[in-house]
Amino acid sequence: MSEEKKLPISRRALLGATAGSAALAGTWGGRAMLTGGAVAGATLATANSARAAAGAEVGPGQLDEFYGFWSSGQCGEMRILGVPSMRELMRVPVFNTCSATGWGISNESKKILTEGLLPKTKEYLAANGHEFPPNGDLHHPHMSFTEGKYDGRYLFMNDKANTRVARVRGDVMKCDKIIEIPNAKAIHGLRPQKWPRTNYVFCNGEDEVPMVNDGKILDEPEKYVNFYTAINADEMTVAWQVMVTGNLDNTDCDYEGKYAFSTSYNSEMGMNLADMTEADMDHVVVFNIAEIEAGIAAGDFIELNGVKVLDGRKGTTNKYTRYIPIPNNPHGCNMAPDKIHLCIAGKLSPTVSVIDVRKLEAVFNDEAEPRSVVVAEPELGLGPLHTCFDGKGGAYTTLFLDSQVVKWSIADAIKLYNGEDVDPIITKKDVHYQPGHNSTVMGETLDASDKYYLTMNKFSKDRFLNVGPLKPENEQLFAIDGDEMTLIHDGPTFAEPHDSIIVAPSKLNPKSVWDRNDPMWADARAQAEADGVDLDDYQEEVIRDGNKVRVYMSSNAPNFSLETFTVQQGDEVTVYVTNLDDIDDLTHGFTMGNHGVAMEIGPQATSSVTFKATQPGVYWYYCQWFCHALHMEMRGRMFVEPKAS
Ligand code: RUQ
Ligand code: CUA
Ligand code: CA
Repeated sequence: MSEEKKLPISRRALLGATAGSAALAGTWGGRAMLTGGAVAGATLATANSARAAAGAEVGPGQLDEFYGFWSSGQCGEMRILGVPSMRELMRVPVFNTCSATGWGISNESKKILTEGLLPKTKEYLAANGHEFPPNGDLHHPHMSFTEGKYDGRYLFMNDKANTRVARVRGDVMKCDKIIEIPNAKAIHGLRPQKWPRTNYVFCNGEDEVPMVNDGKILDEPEKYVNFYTAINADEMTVAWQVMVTGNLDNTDCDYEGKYAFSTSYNSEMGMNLADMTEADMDHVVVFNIAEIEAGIAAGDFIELNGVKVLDGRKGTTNKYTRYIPIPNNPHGCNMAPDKIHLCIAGKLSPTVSVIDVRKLEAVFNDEAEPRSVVVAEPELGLGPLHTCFDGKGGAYTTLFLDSQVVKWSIADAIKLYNGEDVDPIITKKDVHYQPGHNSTVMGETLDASDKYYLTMNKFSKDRFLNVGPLKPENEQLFAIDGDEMTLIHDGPTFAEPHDSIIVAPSKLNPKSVWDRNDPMWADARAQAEADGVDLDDYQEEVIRDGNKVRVYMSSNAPNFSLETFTVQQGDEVTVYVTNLDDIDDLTHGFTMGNHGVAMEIGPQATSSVTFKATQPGVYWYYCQWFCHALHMEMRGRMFVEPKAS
């Protein structure tokens, strides 16, 4: 056992005792110094003092108050940030490949990346030289719920580019499941069910396709449909789908487990921009969960590519859906934590439509007009995209065209709608520039708070040193617990901070060391057992099985148990590395020179990788995660003997 292991106190605790207290003395106690919000175009000095004034300074060695889980758009990964420091803590590869962790290279990750693909997809990927999609477009990361609050078990996220949904485990922050959704195209909106728990993950396709999509129909929009999907969250299988009219954009659900909602900007079923923006009113589709489940039980579905699909199209008599008219290409779909109000952002309309979900029952019973559920529709500014909530009746909506965020009161918007002379707008702040998503601390849950407000801006323009034609994007964090919205962070991020959630650390408790029996390497364990190798002990085994060679080695800083192993030219080699170190942060890596092979092996983890040894010679492998003073020396040789001729 190394010495570090025996230390009674962690290094963190020691550091915290010095740097932490210095930082505390320097920055806290500043609430009284709050001078108002004149920091929109903040210089470094004013942003720093605003941060200090808001009590949001995170000194060296201090931990952040909150986790932030970020999407990365077309980068395809999930990111973890600390809030309010906005320090990037981790990148979790999901739909992308990652050289550091070996995601897309190791056997464990390849299994996850391939096992949920549809057979047809595997075929056309193979035709293009891929085992799995090399790209992804991750828009919406959301955590699993229990009774309306985050429970830390999982995070779910979509891939618009390849119609997939992934799950990341909250205990280790690694992706463990990815599935491709049949029938639908371009999964965009995604939300976990909030009540009673996340049994379903709701997600919707954005792109309509002909029904049946077999290359015979192009210009008959009336034959195009779209699919709303419910995934069994625990199993990551498709539970059911509902066929709808119009496309689907963003989705959310209520706090009673009764309804899910989805916005549609293309109720017109237009196939070009002019047609898609033609109608004054588009719609929100409301899905009645209990009726859908009853419909499935009663057999009222067709089976399409192995999925039970119900017909919820407009104009059909069905109990599954209702279409609520909403002005002009609506986008964001956000359920307020008051459990009552659903806010639909108008995008081309300057309005946010507020739906009272208690009124939906009458619409499903055909006792009221669909629009009767709209209880407010305040005009807030140009290009409203997304709304988040402070848990105190305040709503924050991003205004893309105005480059602003508007804070408004849901209650006052309802009064205005009822004819009272009130202005629901509380304040507007300039943001830089063109905001899309936004979040408050746990704002999509019953723990919603008015601590911080984050705006994710699609453009940074002149905000930072010029780095060429491709600019970073910009994120701005505001303290919102005072009378003002005070800008406390303004910083660039690489593509694309599309959406985020901010979560209290009390909601999750990630491990520092892997469990030796983790399902992630169940396959490796089974193979080792079959080969008579004990993965829990020091291993130096090379097992030949025809032209397959399995190499088992363990790692203990700064050593691989195997300094060398020999294979024959043409062999398929699988290397299993088990990291026997069980210390916080002692990750090793395995990189095989000139073979495109690299992977991470966390403490107590087993990782494996398979490649072909085609060229005779000596090849060095090395540890690619700096682990020890002798990390450079942590290497060994693979000897490939020429094929006997
Ligand atoms: S959508 S910027 Cu992909 Cu989340 Cu609104
Ligand atoms: Cu082991 Cu670096
Ligand atoms: Ca439209």
